[in-house]
Amino acid sequence: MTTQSYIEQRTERTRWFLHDRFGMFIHWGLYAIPARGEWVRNAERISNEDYQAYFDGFNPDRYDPKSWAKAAKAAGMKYAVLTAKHHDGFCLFDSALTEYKSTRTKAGRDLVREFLDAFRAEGLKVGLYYSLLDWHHPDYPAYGDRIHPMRDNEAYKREPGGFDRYLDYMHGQVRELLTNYGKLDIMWFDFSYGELRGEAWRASELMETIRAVQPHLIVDNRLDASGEEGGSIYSDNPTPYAGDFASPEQIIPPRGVTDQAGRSIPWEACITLNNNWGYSAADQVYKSAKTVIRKLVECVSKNGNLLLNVGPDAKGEIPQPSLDVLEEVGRWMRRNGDSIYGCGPADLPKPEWGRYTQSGGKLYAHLFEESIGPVNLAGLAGRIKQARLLADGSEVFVTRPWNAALYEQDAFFNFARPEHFTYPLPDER
Ligand code: JFZ
Repeated sequence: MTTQSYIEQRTERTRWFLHDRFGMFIHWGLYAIPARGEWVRNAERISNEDYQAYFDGFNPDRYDPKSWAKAAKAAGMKYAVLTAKHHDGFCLFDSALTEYKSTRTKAGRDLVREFLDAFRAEGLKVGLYYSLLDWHHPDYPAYGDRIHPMRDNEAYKREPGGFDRYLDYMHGQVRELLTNYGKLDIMWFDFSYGELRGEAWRASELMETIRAVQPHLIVDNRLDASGEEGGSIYSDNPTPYAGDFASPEQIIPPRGVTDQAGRSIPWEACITLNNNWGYSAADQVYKSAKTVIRKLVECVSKNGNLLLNVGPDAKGEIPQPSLDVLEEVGRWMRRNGDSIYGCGPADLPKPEWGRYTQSGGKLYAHLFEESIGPVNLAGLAGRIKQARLLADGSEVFVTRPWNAALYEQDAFFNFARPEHFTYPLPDER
């Protein structure tokens, strides 16, 4: 496939994604029980035996994905991605290829199927995260100096030469997810490192399967990338498994994401609400709704998406502080969502006082700062037809300061509170 046709297909597949802008990431699994984050098994070198206690004790009797879906929808999120399997190898779905799955626990349920049903019922698009790493599978080489500092632990010794068996298993599970669960919108593979990248995962073959079974499905870039390295989606010669969007993690790229040729790449920043992906009982350091809103605006102003994470607890409930933030974000989104959905960057420099987003002839000014006087709209003199407060539709005065002659290129509006406005640009007049 030529780079050009890859980009055309990517553009087609990601159309809804770039419109929707805001999604929910859900990290949930056995690690919700120790409640010290999803890397706990690795970080604390927990043996198979000791980790088994969490499998035996897994009983999320408050799991109600309909309430998750309602919370996501009310927050203004348009899609959601659930960890069908994280690095610990535990499957939230009823795979025929393993007994290490939710249906064999006290839960006794296919948690993935219920998630998909519930979110689809709320009209949200659905995605699944599938870990390429697997600390439970006997044939997974759980080593790699940097990522898996666990080489001294006997419990992680692996039989040499078994990696192809792991890949058969991994490919088989992906096929199960693609064929047994209806239409999926996103697959989120995680992640490549060291030698284990691209064809080491038999990635071309995997992508062929994906494109054959669910051609519209969009895939992240981590079949040949990690959270910090971009992979071939950034290059001018993307591999067949380059993916459809970049996945910067815990960071919003300063200048958005472009490839070597300077073309904009679809991207999605994944960001935690506190400082953990998986549930952490101790971590109560939550971002405020205001921060989340501003970060969402920042993503859109740089042509990106925000995938905001929640880590439900061992009972299956999203922590209350997360729900509180989501609710407040939703209150803002209900009034101001027009400045997010279907919007992208404005063709203007970033204003000192905040950020612009734009959709067609409508420019949205997001004021992050209090103003002491007329707010400067650099370069927009004579180009503003009408200015309105987006939140309530009321008119905002476009004004000239007393010394306007000094600022001939600029328009100003008179409003001193940080709020959100919309300005039809000349091409819509
Ligand atoms: C990965 C996972 O390890 C993590 O648990 C979470 O699911 C997150 C969304 O994705 O995080 C990474 C992946 C790669 C690197 C760092 C964190 N990396 O290469 O440095």
